Amino acid sequence: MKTYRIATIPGDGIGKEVVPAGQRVLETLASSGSSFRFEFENFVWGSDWFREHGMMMPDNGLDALRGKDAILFGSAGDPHIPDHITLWGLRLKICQGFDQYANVRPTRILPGIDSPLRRCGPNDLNWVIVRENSEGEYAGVGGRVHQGHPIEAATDISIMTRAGVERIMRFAFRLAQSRPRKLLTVITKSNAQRHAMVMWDEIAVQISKEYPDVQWDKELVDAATARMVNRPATLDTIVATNLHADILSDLAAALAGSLGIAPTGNIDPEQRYPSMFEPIHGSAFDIMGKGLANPVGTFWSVVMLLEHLGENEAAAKVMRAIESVTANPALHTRDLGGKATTAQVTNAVCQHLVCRPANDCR
Ligand code: NAD
Ligand code: K
Ligand code: MN
Repeated sequence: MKTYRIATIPGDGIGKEVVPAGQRVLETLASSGSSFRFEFENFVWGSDWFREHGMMMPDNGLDALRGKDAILFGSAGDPHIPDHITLWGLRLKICQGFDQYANVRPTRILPGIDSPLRRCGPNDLNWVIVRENSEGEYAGVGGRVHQGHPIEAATDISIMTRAGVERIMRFAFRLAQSRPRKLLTVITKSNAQRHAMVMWDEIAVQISKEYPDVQWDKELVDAATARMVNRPATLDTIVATNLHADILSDLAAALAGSLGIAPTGNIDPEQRYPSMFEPIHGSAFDIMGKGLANPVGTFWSVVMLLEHLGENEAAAKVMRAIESVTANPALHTRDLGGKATTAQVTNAVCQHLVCRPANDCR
């Protein structure tokens, strides 16, 4: 029987609630007639680790992850430690260390969940946002001089390389090509950012020639926010820089009902290293430890993880279980206007997974 080695890193806040829930879904799946099993290794890195060791993960942490088939991640962020320390010390260290340069964020309206947009049904919003995940605004280059003085200056330099932009653009065109509408929107800001973003636009034109069957257009990022709200059906696959896509994808998640349901994959398309899957949300300080976290974003990330492993049938099975649960308002968590707890939603998804097809699984 095939064994997949999965690393789980719950991290901080509600990550500690939703990642164990995601692991339970995978375990339930494996024990209900699957042709594969999982071997989990749990890493207790994050802010508690930081308090004890002065870092978010050990120096040789990447070596411990290297042999895994995939990573399931929660969140990095703690109310008492600056966000840039927690984020750079764990999540970005893994994303950059394993060159997971494609961040893929599917968004659509799941059964039973309403968009806050009037007149926006499931057919009007079905997007995948591709976020450049290795450079750009989050290259980590910059500094501060004369700290605390009136003449202080600080920079965060956005670095884009031709190789970095070409590979994410090619990834996005390929993904658009694989979807029914073969439609790609390239997000830009080349009116104001006159160097890197102009190169970004030129590379889009260049790569588009390799994919003549993909219909594509260009949109400035500010206009794109309005288009997402006013004309959602005109979008399908979207590619944007690290910062732009970070912002657009939280908007996308909210338009599809809640930040709590949105998944993401940090992918190394060349499969040199393990890829990492996580809900797009963070530690959610306001609800952590209360059993209120919506685990659907993590479960959908589990679906992406299974697809990445090539287990498409199992992925579809988990997605059906998620959709049967979202369709039932009694199983909505507070972010969706309901009263269900993390445990109740998790139980319901697991129950659906063990149902035999002949039975009534609802
Ligand atoms: P957040 O995503 O943690 O929370 C934003 C809002 O959405 C909160 O009101 C929260 O309660 C709600 N929410 C988020 N996920 C939810 C879920 N699953 N169920 C129900 N409600 C949910 O964003 P934030 O408040 O900006 O950040 C908090 C911390 O998380 C910060 O330290 C930040 O740096 C970190 N963060 C980490 C990641 C990551 O590790 N990938 C991503 C985003 C934010
Ligand atoms: K996350
Ligand atoms: Mn974000």
